[in-house]
Amino acid sequence: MNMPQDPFHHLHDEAYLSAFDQPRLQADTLLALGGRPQQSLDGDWHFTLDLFDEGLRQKWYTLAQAPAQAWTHPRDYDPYTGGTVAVPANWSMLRPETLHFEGGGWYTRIIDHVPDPDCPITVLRVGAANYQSRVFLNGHFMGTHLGGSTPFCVDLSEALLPGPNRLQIQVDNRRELDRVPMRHVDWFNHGGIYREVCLLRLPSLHIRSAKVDWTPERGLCVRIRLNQTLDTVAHCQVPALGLRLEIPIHAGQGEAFAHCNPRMWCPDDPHLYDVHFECGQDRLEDRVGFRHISVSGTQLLLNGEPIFLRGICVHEDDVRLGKVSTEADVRRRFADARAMGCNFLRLSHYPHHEHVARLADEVGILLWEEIPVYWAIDFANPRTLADALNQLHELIERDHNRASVIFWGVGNENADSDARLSFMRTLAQSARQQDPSRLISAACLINREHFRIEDRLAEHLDVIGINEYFGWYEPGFEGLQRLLDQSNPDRPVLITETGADAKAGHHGRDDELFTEECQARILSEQVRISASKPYVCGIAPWLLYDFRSERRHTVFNGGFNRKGVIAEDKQTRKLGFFALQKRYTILRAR
Ligand code: GCB
Repeated sequence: MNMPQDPFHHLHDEAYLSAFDQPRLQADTLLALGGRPQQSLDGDWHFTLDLFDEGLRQKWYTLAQAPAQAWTHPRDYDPYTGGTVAVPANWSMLRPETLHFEGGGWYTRIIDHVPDPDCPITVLRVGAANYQSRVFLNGHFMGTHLGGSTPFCVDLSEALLPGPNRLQIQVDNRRELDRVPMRHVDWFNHGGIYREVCLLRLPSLHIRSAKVDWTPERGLCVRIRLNQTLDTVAHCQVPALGLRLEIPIHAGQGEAFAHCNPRMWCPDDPHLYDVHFECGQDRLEDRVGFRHISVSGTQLLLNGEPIFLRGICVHEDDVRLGKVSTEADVRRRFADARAMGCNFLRLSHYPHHEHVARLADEVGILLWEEIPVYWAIDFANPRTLADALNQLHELIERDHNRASVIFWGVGNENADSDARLSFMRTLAQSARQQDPSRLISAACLINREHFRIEDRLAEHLDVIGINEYFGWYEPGFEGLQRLLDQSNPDRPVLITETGADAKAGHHGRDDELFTEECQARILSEQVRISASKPYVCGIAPWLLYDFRSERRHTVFNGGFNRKGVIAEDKQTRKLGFFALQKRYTILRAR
């Protein structure tokens, strides 16, 4: 006998989340964009915040569209009426009262589908949504994605109907101990869908990823992965080099090599080549620079020549837009960094928008990209490791063809423990296996016991990153000098952070905390002392712009980390900016 369903069942079910745990939308389902036509889904979506997860508990995604007069049951939410928000955007930036909201939010949009026999596959691609996303189409749960800064794809084809379709995405930005990052960070937890969303229409056989790089030993190397595990042939062309490669595909994958002497990409000459890929009816294109990054002893080499990285760290944060970064904002970042004399940016502490690396390829800025394995991650938790590995793979899949990216960073300031070593070693090994063409690093802490640059993880890294704040959190520079003198690393060291807070416009003595003078002196001394050590291959002080942080509430901070050399208006340059500029001019001439 069919029992009628208890209409209050959802009030007593605290296991409601388990229904939305699988399938996971992961790196292996990501699709290379490669110049494919995209149907943008940016713009207005119906939206509501949902602090108590009522939508998941009550299954809001099953609510059919009906005028209120025709409702047969009372509703707590009508996804088809009410407020809309723009995508991409962070809900924290929408209204003052949603600034600190941490919980769920529902996005609903009707999409019209016209079937195309040549392109029967329709894939939804979300550039980034912080932190967990759950996708529903016409009431069906399609999958869930973890990670707040990497893209994900979901094949909608099977649930898509000709005509109007109801697409819903529930996004949840709660801070949790087992997430990556975990609940304690020094930046703002902006929620929502904050990068572009689109639909891709594809032939049934298509290319998932097309990777290309260049090494002195093998020349051009092309790797193709298809969406099906079959045997066929793909092609890759680099017209300006007169190259056409045939790539035999076995079980959906293949690679090919060709000796050639391209004009090498470097910051002073960021030369890019058009590259075309083809398999069956599917075509992709990219603009790629060829360069070779390597390490010899304690030296960092770009195209075989030693290079010193004159860098600066940067967060993706904007007083008006939150984590949304427009092309104009990215170009301004590069212009400011360039004006200071930089050839390198550390994109901290999570994957930034994908157009950052594209534009860096064009303008010639070297990049460090990282995943948010930040501070006290739940290192012993296998689910946390799976999440971190997936974010790393998604980042590498997304940006593999970007010449500007020379480092994959696998962590930041993680206290040494066996669990941390095992977790981060796995990440380093996995990044190396997925992309042998780049350097692996992590921003490590000083070994306080021996007062040396020493970390059990170092043997798994190509370059040792060090965060140190002598002059600021630790008064004086004697410690820095002693640390550098006592260390004898067998590989290059990159100072991945150092700095001091200064409130723009606050002037005083250069030993008075929070003054521009004090910041300028600390930055200047830091660069002078660090760059005098031959094993130091670069420095990236903390950081380009002041940014919103809930940890900082002094009269000087007012909710912002003030270690920027430019204020949060992204215009007011502090004395620290000019101090770095001066040091970098000297280093450039060296
Ligand atoms: C650090 C962290 C960075 C912080 C910075 C600071 O070491 O890596 O995320 O914002 O220090 O300002 O204290």
